[in-house]
Amino acid sequence: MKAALIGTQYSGKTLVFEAMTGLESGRKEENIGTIKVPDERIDHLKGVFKPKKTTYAEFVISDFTLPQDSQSVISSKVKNLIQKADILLIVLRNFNSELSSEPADTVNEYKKIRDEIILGDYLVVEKRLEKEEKEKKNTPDIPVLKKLKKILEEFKFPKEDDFTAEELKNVVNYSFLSLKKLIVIVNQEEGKNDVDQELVKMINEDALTFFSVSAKLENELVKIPVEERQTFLEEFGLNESASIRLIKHIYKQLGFISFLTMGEDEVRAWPIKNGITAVQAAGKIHSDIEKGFIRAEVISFDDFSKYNSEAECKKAGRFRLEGKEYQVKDGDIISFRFNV
Ligand SMILES: Nc1nc2c(ncn2[C@@H]2O[C@H](COP(=O)(O)OP(=O)(O)O)[C@@H](O)[C@H]2O)c(=O)[nH]1
Ligand SMILES: [Mg+2]
Repeated sequence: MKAALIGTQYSGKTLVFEAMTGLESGRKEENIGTIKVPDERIDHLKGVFKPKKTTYAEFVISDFTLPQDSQSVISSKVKNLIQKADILLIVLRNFNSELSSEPADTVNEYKKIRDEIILGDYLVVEKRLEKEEKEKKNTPDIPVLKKLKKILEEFKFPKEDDFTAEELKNVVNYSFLSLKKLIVIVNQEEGKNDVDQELVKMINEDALTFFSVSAKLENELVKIPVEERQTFLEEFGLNESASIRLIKHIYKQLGFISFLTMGEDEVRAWPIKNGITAVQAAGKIHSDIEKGFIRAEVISFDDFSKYNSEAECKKAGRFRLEGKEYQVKDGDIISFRFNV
């Protein structure tokens, strides 16, 4: 699970990185950090069990510095680095900066990045299809590339349901940026929240989501003690840290949900792709549990939080036995029974 920040120079990518990870980047050429996904359910279970160890779901985020003279946002070097990401976070500058002679213009920045993504992929597709014209090998990627070409030619991003999972598999090696998940981050002046309506319209037409944050404010926020954060937020008329909401949003957009395990040793959130079965989820913990799977004992977090003990949940009839094919839901607390 990997997210990558992209955007023009001075749009605030590094500051967003620092705000989300709580790390000092040291302004390196490439910053890589791990983000723990805040989860109130884990916090609650931690309070109940006082476990030795608490583990949140995580994903990796990376941030790259553009070369000083770079005209493009996605230079070939950046492109190589972000090809491994599952999701791209497009940071747009919506504050005037002394570092840049240009005033903030989110519409233009978005257009520029959008064009670079679409054109970059288009050129790869075109080249491959030209080769195919001569070779006529008709490999499984070809029909998918033709379909993608049509979409890119109209200067559109492919939509979620334009391709089947099978089709996507056939072109996975190309690492097309336009086929990745994309989220737009509008980086605001502290205390402001203006989003250009033309930008909103474009993002809607592209079927993407956007998020407003002030990286500077969020960055100051992560540096102050947890107890004082609320007061700080209220001063700016906010009630929740935007980076926390953003992190949860990214996790969801990546297509992940969490099942939970609990006990005195460890309380833990396990990231899984939405839609997987109990036996597959067991395999995330250990292949032996998957192989020797007998059943899953499941309590939904909402039920558990009412009773706060397994015994009470059983009494209330909120304790379920599920088989291999059970589809795991977000917030299921699971204990696997298995043979070794
Ligand atoms: N006022 C304001 N300044 C910001 C904000 N985000 C970043 N900056 C400033 O813009 C400059 C560039 O930020 P940086 O994160 O290094 O941008 P990058 O080139 O995209 O990595 C720095 O001086 C930041 O302090 C913001 O939300 N508000
Ligand atoms: Mg930077």
